[in-house]
This record gives sequence, C-alpha cells and structure tokens, in this order.
Amino acid sequence: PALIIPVPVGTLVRDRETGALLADMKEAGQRCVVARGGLGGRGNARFVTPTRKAPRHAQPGLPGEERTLLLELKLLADVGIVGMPNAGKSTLISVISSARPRIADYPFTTTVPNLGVVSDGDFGSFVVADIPGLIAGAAQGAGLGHQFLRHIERTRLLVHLLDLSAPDPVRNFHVVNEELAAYDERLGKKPQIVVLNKTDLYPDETLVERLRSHFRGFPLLAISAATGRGVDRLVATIAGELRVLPPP
Ligand SMILES: Nc1nc2c(ncn2[C@@H]2O[C@H](COP(=O)(O)OP(=O)(O)OP(=O)(O)O)[C@@H](O)[C@H]2O)c(=O)[nH]1
Ligand SMILES: [Mg+2]
Repeated sequence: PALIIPVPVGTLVRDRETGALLADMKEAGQRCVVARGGLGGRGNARFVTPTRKAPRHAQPGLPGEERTLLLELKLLADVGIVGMPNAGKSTLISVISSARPRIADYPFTTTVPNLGVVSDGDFGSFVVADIPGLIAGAAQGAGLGHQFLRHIERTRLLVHLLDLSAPDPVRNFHVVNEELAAYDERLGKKPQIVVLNKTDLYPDETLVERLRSHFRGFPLLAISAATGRGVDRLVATIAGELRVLPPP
C-alpha cells in the first residue's frame, strides 16, 4: 500500500540531499508523489495454465524509490503582525479574529506563531499571523523572533505595531525594520501599515501628532487594542490594501 504522509498547508517539500523543491503544499487536499513504488510482483497464481495447475515460480516486485525529505513549514497568511515584545500583537489578533493567544504584561509571551481569520464585509476574509516579538539581533537569533520570520515571508502586508508607552517607539520601529531587512531583503521591503497602539494611555492626541512626521510614506493609524478604539478602521485599511496588493 502507498505510504501517505499528511502535512499542514504551507509545507515546502524538499529533497534533503539536493535541497531541490519537490512541492509547495499550498492548498488543502493537495497531493504530490515524492517517491514511486516499485513495479508490483506477480504471485504464482498468475502463472497458472491449463497444463500447469500449480506453477512453482512467481515474479518478485521491484524495489520502490527511496528519498529523504526535508519538510519546512511556512505558514500562509495574508498579513503578518510585527513589533517588539509587549507591543500588543497578540491582543490585536485576539480582538480582530477568533484566535485566542496568550496575552501577558511581559515580553516573549508568544512563543509560537498564531493564525487568525479576520472577516471583513467586502473582502470576505483574510488570515493574520501573530509572531513572537522581535528585538535587536533577531535576524542573528536573539530572542525568539528569527525562527519565526519565515512564517511571514509569504505574507503580502505587514502590520507594524508600536507601543506608545515604550521609551522610544520611533527607535523601536527602526530596530524591527532593520531586523526584517537583515533576515531577508524582501521582508524589509514588504508594504507596512504603521499602527500606534495603547492610545488609551494617552487620551490627549499630542503624542500621536508629534510622532506622525517620523512615519511619512506609511499609512499610519492609532488604536487601542485594549479598548477597541480605531480597530475597525484598521481592519478596513488592511482589507483595502490587500485589495490592491499583488499576490506574493
Ligand atoms: N493599556 C493598553 N495595554 C495594552 C494594549 N494592548 C495590549 N496591551 C497590554 O500589553 C501587554 C502585552 O500585550 P501582548 O498582546 O501580549 O503583546 P505582544 O506584542 O503579543 O507580546 P509578545 O508576545 O511578548 O511579543 C499586555 O499586558 C496587554 O494587556 C492597549 O491597547 N492598551
Ligand atoms: Mg504575543
């Protein structure tokens, strides 16, 4: 019988020796043959003739192909949420989708990526990935971030979440962008929406207005993931960008 190995959607199947890509399992139900079975054998019953009722020979089957595989999972999400630890990424995905990640007031709460499906009236729905926070040196392995950056390689858009209560949100923005670019040039160039989070802590608008000039060229929104303020507009903005962005 055939050996069937089920893998999650988003798995890249490679030959371990050559590294060659054998299949990119992008769709549910997709199948690929990575090694063919040998020609089946024929038992002695197949050699029965009228004059030879009990043939004493049979034909053995041929050996099947053998291959060692490397399976690499790269999640397929439309949007990746990036930002420093504690920025509120998991809080955001929990309010815009049905994902229920762990949320806590300390860095590196998220240790594995979370996916959430966000529904939007017009676009239908899109998939958002929440990955562990990024810190300086993440591309070289600091913190937890770098092993998860591959999960946002195939997104079309990044939501760059900044914590307004951090000592220097503008610097954090540049640190995270440098890590994205250091990991992969294309990741650094992905379109971003910049989102200032935790506005509930700053009811007066002057801080947001003061920061605005540092993010020219990016769509900029201010939200409170905790109270929900500005979140609907963010979802609409993401959906609008996805409508015009090319597929990855
Ligand atoms: N005041 C306020 N606190 C918030 C807001 N959003 C998130 N927080 C708090 O900030 C802390 C960190 O939130 P998380 O959502 O866990 O942050 P994260 O970016 O996922 O953090 P990591 O997983 O460690 O990278 C938690 O205590 C949240 O309750 C907000 O809009 N306002
Ligand atoms: Mg988190």
